[in-house]
Amino acid sequence: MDHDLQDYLKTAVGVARKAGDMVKKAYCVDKSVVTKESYADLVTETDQAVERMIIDSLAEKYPTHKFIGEESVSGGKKCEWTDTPTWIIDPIDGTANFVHSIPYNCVCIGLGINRKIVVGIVYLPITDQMYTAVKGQGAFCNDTRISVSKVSDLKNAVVYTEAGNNRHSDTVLTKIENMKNIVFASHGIRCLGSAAVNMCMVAQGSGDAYVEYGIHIWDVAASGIIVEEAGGVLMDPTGSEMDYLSRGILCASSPSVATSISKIIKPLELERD
Ligand code: LIP
Repeated sequence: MDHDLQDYLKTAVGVARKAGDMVKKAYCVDKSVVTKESYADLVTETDQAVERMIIDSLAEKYPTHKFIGEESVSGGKKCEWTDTPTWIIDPIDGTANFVHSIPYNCVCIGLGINRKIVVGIVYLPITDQMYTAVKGQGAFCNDTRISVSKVSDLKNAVVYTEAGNNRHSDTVLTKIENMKNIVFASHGIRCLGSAAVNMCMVAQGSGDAYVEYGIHIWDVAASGIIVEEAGGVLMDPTGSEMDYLSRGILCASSPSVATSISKIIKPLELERD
């Protein structure tokens, strides 16, 4: 079946903007917050309402498509990724930022066909930055083409990473050890609180790599193609091929930076999505 990727992009951008309006409206008022896997793993009514709106809007136009949404999976829906066109959604990536009124939060909408991501939209509603990419057609921020930096040596790189929301002691201590190793080998680390925002920074050349264990497919599906279309590389933190369901991500401006990072961090085994 032929797919009109530009039509998928146009539709999803319109839905992302509508989602962004919902986030902006809720951003400056008191939020009702509940926790999920840990006391640091937050979700709000806005996350849930935005995801419902996104899925309802896309399902109306594309009734044969499937959906993987963060809050639907949290609510018990199985995370099944098949060859069928599947929209992979994080209604608010950086929910803790949203709760604390930190502007680095975003709406993520990715589309996979035959289990390959072909369209990605990451919209930061508070700063009004719309990152988009279609397979083979480049990456953009507010319709201006973006590309990764030219940094090819880890010692000259800024690396994004996160402590995440897992609070098991061994996991936290391994992540902190990995951060220490990266700091000693680079210009330093940055933690913006959102996988997708970190990856859009790498895609636009504002920093040079991002690595994290503990993410989910919905955190990185949309931003993954944005990094690739901006000329960056995507892989598993162990240096093996990218596996969107493995709970790990490593992306960088160049293979040499990515490989250097994979060699100095200790892997974490996490339950697959
Ligand atoms: C967040 C990720 C981030 C991770 C946080 C959290 P959420 O996603 O974007 O990389 O460190 O723990 O998982 O939960 O805000 O959609």
